[in-house]
Amino acid sequence: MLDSLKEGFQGAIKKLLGSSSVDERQIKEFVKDIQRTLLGADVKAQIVLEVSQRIEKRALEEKPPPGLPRKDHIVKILYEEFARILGEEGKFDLPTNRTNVILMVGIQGSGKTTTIGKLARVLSKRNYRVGVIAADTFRPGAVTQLRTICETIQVPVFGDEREKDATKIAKKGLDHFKNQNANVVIVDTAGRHKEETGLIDEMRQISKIVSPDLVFLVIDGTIGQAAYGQSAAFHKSVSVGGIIVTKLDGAAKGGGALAATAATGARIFFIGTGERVDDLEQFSPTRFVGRLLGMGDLQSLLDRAKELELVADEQQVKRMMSGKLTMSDFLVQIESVKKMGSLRKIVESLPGFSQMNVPSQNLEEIEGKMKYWRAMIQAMTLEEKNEPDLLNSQRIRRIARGSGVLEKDVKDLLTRYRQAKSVMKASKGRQFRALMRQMGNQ
Ligand SMILES: Nc1nc2c(ncn2[C@@H]2O[C@H](COP(=O)(O)OP(=O)(O)O)[C@@H](O)[C@H]2O)c(=O)[nH]1
Ligand SMILES: [Mg+2]
Repeated sequence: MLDSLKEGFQGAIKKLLGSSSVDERQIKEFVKDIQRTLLGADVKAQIVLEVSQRIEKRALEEKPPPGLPRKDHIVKILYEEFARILGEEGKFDLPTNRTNVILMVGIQGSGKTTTIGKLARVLSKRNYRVGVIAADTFRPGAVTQLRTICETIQVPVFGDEREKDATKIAKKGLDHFKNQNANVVIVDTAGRHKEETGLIDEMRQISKIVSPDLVFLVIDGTIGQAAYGQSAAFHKSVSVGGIIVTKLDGAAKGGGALAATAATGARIFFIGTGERVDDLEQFSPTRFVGRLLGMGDLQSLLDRAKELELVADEQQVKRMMSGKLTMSDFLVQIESVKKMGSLRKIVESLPGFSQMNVPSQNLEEIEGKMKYWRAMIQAMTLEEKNEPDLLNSQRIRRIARGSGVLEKDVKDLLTRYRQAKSVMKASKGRQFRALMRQMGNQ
């Protein structure tokens, strides 16, 4: 799927990650590679220009959070800019207490009828009562095609081979399924043929009659940038609420997917990856772009970057590196450790710590306690956070009460804090730097 895009992106990333340093020249070259790839994948020139300019600007101007290598940061930017075009990660949820109407539009041959079968299957698997209306009276055999598909998945079809007025069928069909208390009714249409402007009017009329809750635009993923004009034309007549890109299993170049979202502002809900009724995937921008960029672990890069941004108060880093440590710094440390997963794994990979041979029981105990530390630290005043030595028994009692723990838990936290501080001091922040490095390059 989308081989040329994949090859191009992955080549560009490999080159970037392989270069010894990242300077302006490298960034410009990277952006050029991306541009070339996108144009080769038939993405509309205007989109290519916009997205590459944004990537270049951000890559040149943004400073990666400490701990995240600049190269990784640029890959993250690349990801973000594509995910932005493709839209937010979204759910496909329909209320069950009513009859939802979905109207399928799209040019002839784009895959509407096939996709209806796939969609009906997804929905009936989720226990929706689904009905399908065959309102394509234009293409010969369209009703039979829909019946054949829906028979295999046991979804009822309303159609009339002799009726030539699609709007009448749509109306009758909707009444029929409403009487049966269907949860979802999907309406198949003839779509639009290049020469048949009349069909656009027909689609508009059907839309008026059934007043759809959701209009799905079905786009053939192999048509490249022609998708832009097509999508825009449909969007002008009926408001497109979601996109389904089909045939991404074949020779699709991917440009169509980007173009369709850019033209309508609607996000892609599903992608079709084959002719069979099960070949429908819920679309996830993260996964899609991840696949393109060839990074199975893109998600972990993104998570890591997010963590580092959380941690990356530079002053804080400097302070810690100099061996000073406030309670707030300590909290940041704890949280970053916690988010990185198992404490044992981290401890073992830290130089110096691995030789300490910490018994696993201890680590599990610490992990269990960490949950409460945040609450305790938050119950401290700013003064106390900056100068934990102020914590006398009276203050300790107050903090314990304020965070719902025992006084001995607060004392325990203080002990841990002092331990961490002395380690910091002894290593002049090397441990912390190691932790950062660990997070940046894992
Ligand atoms: N390979 C592949 N073929 C598809 C996919 N979706 C639809 N098709 C094929 O595309 C052709 C047109 O599909 P159809 O549903 O009749 O399009 P419609 O005219 O929009 O209703 C048929 O031969 C389908 O089997 C897909 O995701 N992958
Ligand atoms: Mg059809």
